[in-house]
Amino acid sequence: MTDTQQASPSSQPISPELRRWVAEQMAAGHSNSALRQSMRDAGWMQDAIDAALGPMAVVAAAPARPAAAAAAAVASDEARASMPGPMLEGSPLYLDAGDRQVQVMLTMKNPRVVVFGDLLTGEECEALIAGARERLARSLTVETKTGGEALNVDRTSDGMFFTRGESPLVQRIEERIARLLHWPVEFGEGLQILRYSPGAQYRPHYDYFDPAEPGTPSILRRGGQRLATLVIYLQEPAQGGGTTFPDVGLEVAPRRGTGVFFSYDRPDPSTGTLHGGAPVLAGEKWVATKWLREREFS
Ligand code: PD2
Ligand code: ZN
Repeated sequence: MTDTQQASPSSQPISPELRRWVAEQMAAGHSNSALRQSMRDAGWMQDAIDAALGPMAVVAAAPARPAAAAAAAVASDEARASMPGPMLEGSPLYLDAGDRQVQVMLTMKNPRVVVFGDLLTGEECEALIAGARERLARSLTVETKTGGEALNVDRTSDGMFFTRGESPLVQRIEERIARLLHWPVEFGEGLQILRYSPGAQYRPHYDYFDPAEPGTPSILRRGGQRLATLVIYLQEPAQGGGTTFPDVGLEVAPRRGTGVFFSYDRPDPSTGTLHGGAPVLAGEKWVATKWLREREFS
């Protein structure tokens, strides 16, 4: 569903305000059926209700995944009750991501790492690269010392961000990710695209914001902590460029269309989620990164 798309010509339009209301109600812990009833009571027609609660319905209905940000108030140094992530009970080989069956290639419990195959098609990878290419700039990282952004010598890639839902392609991929990871689209940052030329790398780091740094509180005002990362490979380098997890000696090969997901239930090295992008030895590597937050990211 796009912001401008309507469920049918006779239906009421689904405005950004309504989508925000749905996200807020879910964050407050209201069930999908309660939201449907509220919309009915307020005079919404069934097709509009289905449109507004479609992707969200999956998120809310997923067992053992309570409304996402109900747990957002959990102190950041405690393990969280509700986390983004795929449903892996029963060791499925494939997962339903709405418009696509995604392969489960590898799972690790500690740290929580999951590698997905066939997450994006080759055409989708190409289209993301084409849309990003003209907008690339030397990558900045969020500076927890100041709350701003700065050039980082540890990261020698070029990058850009797509705004959430900025094109039908971006929106489709975001909805697929939300469905796969049982986390609302609204709680995700915009997709970041990175290009690594030969020699470029991203030295090992954590993706959460360090609570000890003075700039962190202002960063957290935009949606709380990061809880999870999904790095999707859009173009394979000829050699090198794997995503490494030094604490556990894991390296994920950057195969096009594959994604590596990892989550961290507290902003602490004990999560074991130290990770990096190994130097590209030959060719060019392109990735898309989606970070998932505790609350709606605006
Ligand atoms: O490109 C990668 O492999 C990579 C590695 C570590 C990306 C990120 N971190 C990131 O985008 O945070
Ligand atoms: Zn990272």
